[in-house]
Amino acid sequence: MDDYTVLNPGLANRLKGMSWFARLKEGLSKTRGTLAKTVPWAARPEEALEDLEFALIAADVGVEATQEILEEVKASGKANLRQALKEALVLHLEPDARRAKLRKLGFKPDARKSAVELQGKVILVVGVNGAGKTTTIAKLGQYFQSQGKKVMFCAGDTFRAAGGAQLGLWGERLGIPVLQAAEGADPAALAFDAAQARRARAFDLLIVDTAGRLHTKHNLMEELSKVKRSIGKADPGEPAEVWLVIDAVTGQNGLEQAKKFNQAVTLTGTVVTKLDGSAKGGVLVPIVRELGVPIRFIGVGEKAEDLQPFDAGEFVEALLD
Ligand SMILES: Nc1nc2c(ncn2[C@@H]2O[C@H](COP(=O)(O)OP(=O)(O)OP(=O)(O)O)[C@@H](O)[C@H]2O)c(=O)[nH]1
Ligand SMILES: [Mg+2]
Repeated sequence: MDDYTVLNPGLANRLKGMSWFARLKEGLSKTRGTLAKTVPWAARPEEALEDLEFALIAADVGVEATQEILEEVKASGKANLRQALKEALVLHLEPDARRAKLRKLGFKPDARKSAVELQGKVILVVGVNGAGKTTTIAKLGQYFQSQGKKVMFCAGDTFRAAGGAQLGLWGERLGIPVLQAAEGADPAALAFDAAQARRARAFDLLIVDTAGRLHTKHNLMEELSKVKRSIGKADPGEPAEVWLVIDAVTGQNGLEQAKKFNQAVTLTGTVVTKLDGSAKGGVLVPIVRELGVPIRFIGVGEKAEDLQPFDAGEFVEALLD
């Protein structure tokens, strides 16, 4: 299937041949602007610390991480500020200590590949309203399909009729079966049926959508735990993956939400969307720090190929290039 024609036929020609790195760079241009405004790249690292602090805070890297990064830049002994910052940032974006160590030693781990190594066969996707869950699921479906996996969707947003219909439409376009229920149906019962259907039909992957919800609504967070439990009843050990979709535009404000979701359903990964619309892409640092789970994919636009597996080295390279 042609990536370009499925999600946005109109842009097909302009984008053909544009590499992911170029898209990523373009998508990060607002955050790059935030940094470029303040950081005197030509200065020696120890002379630039104050400006660097200001820039990192402005990019939503967070106070604690900023202090540590400044220390690391200072201690690196590097004469090149950009290089020192790149190295410090990568280590903060890499929660996997083993991979971080390999990077330090100069070995290039295949981070993008390991970002998509799934622990099981069901991914539950959660997040606040409008974060990008449903479109992310469509993109993930297309991604894993392109990796040769047989994918199913569960339209678990039964809160709005349009929620189920939206995923149903993606499924039709992508040739991915979608389990849907009537508006107002119990999402836990639907997720149970979907998990059972995946097993019965021996599909490689089931991705379960959920209705957007505010982290402060206790009953809705409880409903989410119930969805998770009922998947486990239909298919013990699943969902092995629970991913939170976070909109980068919300910056650090999204962190409180993220922690509440983590408490309710124990996340195994995050997907950060809309980096193209945010000048605060530094928020990836506190996201990794506070949740302690890896970023699996990042989104820099609305097209299918704008969502790709996350690699800290590549991200930092695109950000500070
Ligand atoms: N610019 C940009 N837009 C995005 C990105 N990811 C998603 N969107 C857009 O964000 C909007 C909301 O996406 P949805 O997938 O409907 O969000 P949702 O989380 O499912 O929303 P609810 O189901 O209402 O909670 C859509 O217009 C998407 O195209 C991204 O990386 N960049
Ligand atoms: Mg949705």
